[in-house]
Amino acid sequence: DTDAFQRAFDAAVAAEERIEPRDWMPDAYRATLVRQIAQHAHSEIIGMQPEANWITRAPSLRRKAILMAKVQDEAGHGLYLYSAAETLGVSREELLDKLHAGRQKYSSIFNYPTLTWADVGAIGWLVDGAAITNQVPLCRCSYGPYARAMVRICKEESFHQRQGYELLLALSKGTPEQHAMAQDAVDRWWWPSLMMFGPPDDASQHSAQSMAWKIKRHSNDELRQRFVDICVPQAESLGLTLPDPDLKWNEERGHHDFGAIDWSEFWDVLKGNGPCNDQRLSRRRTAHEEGTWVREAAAAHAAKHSNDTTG
Ligand code: FAQ
Repeated sequence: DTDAFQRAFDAAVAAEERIEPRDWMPDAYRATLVRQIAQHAHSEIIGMQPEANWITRAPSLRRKAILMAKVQDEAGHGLYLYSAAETLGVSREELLDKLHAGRQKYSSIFNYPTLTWADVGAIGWLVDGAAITNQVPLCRCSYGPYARAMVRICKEESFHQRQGYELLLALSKGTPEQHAMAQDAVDRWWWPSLMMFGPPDDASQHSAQSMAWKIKRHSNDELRQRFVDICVPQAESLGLTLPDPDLKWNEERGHHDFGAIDWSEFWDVLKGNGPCNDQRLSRRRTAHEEGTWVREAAAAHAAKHSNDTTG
């Protein structure tokens, strides 16, 4: 009976065991995971767009090769995550349809434009840095397939983050124009990166339940604070300034205090009113339509092979 199943599930979560696809799980746990993993997968593939914008204009062959590899990694992350979501009984097609219809979200951060080459560095340093801070605890998420996907993704994200840091360092130590370009990119990406962690704890509707289920291990504000504390010394060694006059070490708390985040901007971006929401979604829809023949060919190929009894 359901009560016994529920007790077994609660005991497994309490004992830090992993819940696996064939295990019984509460419907709401399944729905929460589908929501979060789908949003995460969508973010990975939408996140390819802002950076891909610079592939043709990378300043050297080396930088171009690195950037292409990074953008391909993001596609790979999307694929692991769609596969993890599929273990919960939804199909990739269904999830993509929901993304294209605007019925599932992707991260707010990818609705900002990449105006200069330095933005590629700022995304690597700050956006991938924020992503890692959020995702390392997800390696201990109670749902096995999601936790395991995160292990590999985090390794690749660390490499992406170093790539961005190194790029920004080169610009920061370059000509005065290059330094200014790096500073401008950091000025524009800093606040949106802090918003990636989600609304403040008192406005985070899912946190309490997700933490009880051990999907989330830390609150949005805890991870945001951890990220700020990591970035301050890194900004110093980059020779760049974080655009927050209220940012300062608080001896008592053992953390940096920082200025107020403009949450109205965050909610506005979520509603679809960020600078690039329309462009990101319409490019994604077009890419999907243009890929129809590939999906059809792959399906025809698979069908032919499954009928092929001679091997
Ligand atoms: N953007 O109650 P909570 C990457 C929504 S990294 C948009 O706190 P939750 C790597 C939230 O969905 C980016 N929406 O929600 C990369 C909910 O709305 P709903 C992807 C947001 O789930 C780098 C409502 O606000 N990473 O892609 C955002 O407990 C470079 C209330 O919020 C992940 O997805 C936001 N930033 O906590 C790729 C990590 N924040 O669903 C390419 C996994 C909140 O009820 C290039 N996800 N909302 O309609 C998570 O850890 C969690 O889902 C949070 C949100 C922490 C994002």
